[in-house]
Amino acid sequence: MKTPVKLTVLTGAGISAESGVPTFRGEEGLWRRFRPEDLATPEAFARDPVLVWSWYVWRRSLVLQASPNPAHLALVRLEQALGEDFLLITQNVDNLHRRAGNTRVVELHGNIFRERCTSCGLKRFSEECYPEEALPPRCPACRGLMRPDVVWFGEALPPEALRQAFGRVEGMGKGDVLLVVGTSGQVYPAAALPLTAHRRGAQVVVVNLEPTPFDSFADEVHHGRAASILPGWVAAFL
Ligand code: BJW
Ligand code: ZN
Repeated sequence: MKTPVKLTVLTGAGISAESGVPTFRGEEGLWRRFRPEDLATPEAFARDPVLVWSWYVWRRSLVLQASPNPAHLALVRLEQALGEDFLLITQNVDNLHRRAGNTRVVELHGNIFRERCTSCGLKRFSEECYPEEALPPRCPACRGLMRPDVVWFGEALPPEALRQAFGRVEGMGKGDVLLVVGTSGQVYPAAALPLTAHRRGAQVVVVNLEPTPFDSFADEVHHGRAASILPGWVAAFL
């Protein structure tokens, strides 16, 4: 095995596309059908929590019907082989990496199956696909409004996740690898991670259906479907 000091993976919606979970941008993306400012901002939630919740309930139901695909499973093999030398940083809220079996996962944009009370901060895991009349769900402790524990535009990322992600990438150097899978690289601060790794001397490997802003400085670029490319890439790497 060609062991790097560290292998870090950054994933985005494209890795779950072949599980049937819609991406955000592009032809079939969610932002073609829905406006982010109506559904994925704190202002939208304050204006119409039932509308925002019904969108998240629909997305929960899609993800619950989905299963991890060969790309997710390839990342499980990497973690099993590398242990602490492996870290998976994901922008995805779909929980599919954990369902596949990865445990060393940093969730930058939260998790669609976690809810947070807007009054007292209580958090709970829930796979509930609430019927319309049960929306919005209320906090069991204080009756405050529960919200999906995800990161909307204009909101800060969870500080501990941000610290882990940037700490890891800023600590990378020559011989280390950042594998970037299925992200358009449009959303910051996550999109700053690949250039940070590159500037530290790490190898950047991109696996994406379409060109990305990272291709210009990446050491390896694979255009295609993650589920087709990753199993072979991982087998060659290990
Ligand atoms: C395949 C494939 C297959 C398909 N195989 N590939 C101007 C400049 C810079 C920044 C800003 C700016 N104006 C505003 C900002 C900041 C803003 C931002 O970045 N905006 C840009 C869009 C302009 N960022 C924020 O607001 C962030 N917060 C922040 O900055 O806080 C600052 C702050 C500090 C202190 C106090 C207060 C504030 C938060 C961003 C939150 C993003 N949230 C979302 C929704 C999460 C919840 C939910 O899911 O509902 O996160 S938006 C959405 O985009 C989601 C994703 O995680 C994120 C990234 O998308 P991703 O994963 O890249 O998906 P796609 O669809 O874009 O790309 C998929 C790719 O896969 C494509 O390239 C396909 O080709 C490919 N693909 N099938 C391989 N089979
Ligand atoms: Zn509460």
